[in-house]
Amino acid sequence: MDKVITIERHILRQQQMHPEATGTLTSILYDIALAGKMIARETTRAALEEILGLTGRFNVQGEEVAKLDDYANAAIVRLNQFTGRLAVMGSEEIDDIIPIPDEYPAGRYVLLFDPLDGSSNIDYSVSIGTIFSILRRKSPDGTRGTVEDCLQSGRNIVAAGYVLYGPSTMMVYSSGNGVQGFTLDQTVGEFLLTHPDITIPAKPKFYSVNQGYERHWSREIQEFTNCLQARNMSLRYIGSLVADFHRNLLGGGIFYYPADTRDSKLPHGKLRLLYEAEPLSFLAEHAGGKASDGKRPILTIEPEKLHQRTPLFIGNKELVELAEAYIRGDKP
Ligand code: FDP
Repeated sequence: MDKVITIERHILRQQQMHPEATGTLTSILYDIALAGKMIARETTRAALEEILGLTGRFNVQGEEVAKLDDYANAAIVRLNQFTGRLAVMGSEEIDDIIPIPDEYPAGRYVLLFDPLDGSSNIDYSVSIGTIFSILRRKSPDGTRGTVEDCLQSGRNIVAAGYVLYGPSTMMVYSSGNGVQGFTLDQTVGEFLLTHPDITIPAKPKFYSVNQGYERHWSREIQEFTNCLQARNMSLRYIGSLVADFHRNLLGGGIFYYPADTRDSKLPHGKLRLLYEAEPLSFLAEHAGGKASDGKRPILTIEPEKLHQRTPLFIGNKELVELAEAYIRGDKP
């Protein structure tokens, strides 16, 4: 590549391809990139400032909330609530919808996000990430957004992506026209285009699953896993969805988090449909891959609850279809 393209320039160029665009979506994406830079700064400083450790609070999933989660959540909310671009927000950290305060105008878009995914890795300096999706509101313009605005199938996503806080900070997003990856140049504070038009490699290398829970899986999932091992695929599991997804997006592979019998309160696996599965499935499809709950495409699921969970099989198309075949009972 002989051109240096900043994320701002790239997003603007996408906007120019749509003469009807008002620039609102562009501005939301800028603000997410800015939030990503702020969160990246905090993740690298966190240990030094002794802010690691737990607040002693529990989020709606019953998991302990680390301070960095709070920071990341507040950064995204504060950057977006007053701009007049959003009707409502929803966060994996917050039980209910996040309304736009009455003193600010309500806009046309909906922002759903997981502010800090993989947060059980924070204390170990292992990669974590922010996941987001942007949709159009369903309720009438000019009113306050509603929970129904958030409960939309992934097919309605306008743009989605993630920011990965790893050895380098990367932002990967799609607004429906390819998947683009940017790396943060810390010295100038800009995300620069480093991975244009990402497509998942046809030959998969990795499978990623928490194999520690294997004995709690169905026989079909166990057999599917045996099949991957018979192909000599490498197991790579970080335990941060964004990081696992990112590696497989670039290197080729499948990530899965199936339903298991460990916890009767979690019959659908662990991952959240709206905040994790839908945005990454949008990216996977736009990168030539596939995402399924084992039976149907994730993007076709009509959500019923904000914190709904779903099994997830995501990545290389052939492998996701293979998983579906095993689950249907017609293994090849
Ligand atoms: P975490 O609990 O650390 O926030 O959905 C959250 C998530 O991480 C994903 O990022 C990750 O893929 C998964 O949970 C890891 O769960 P297990 O520890 O059960 O493997």
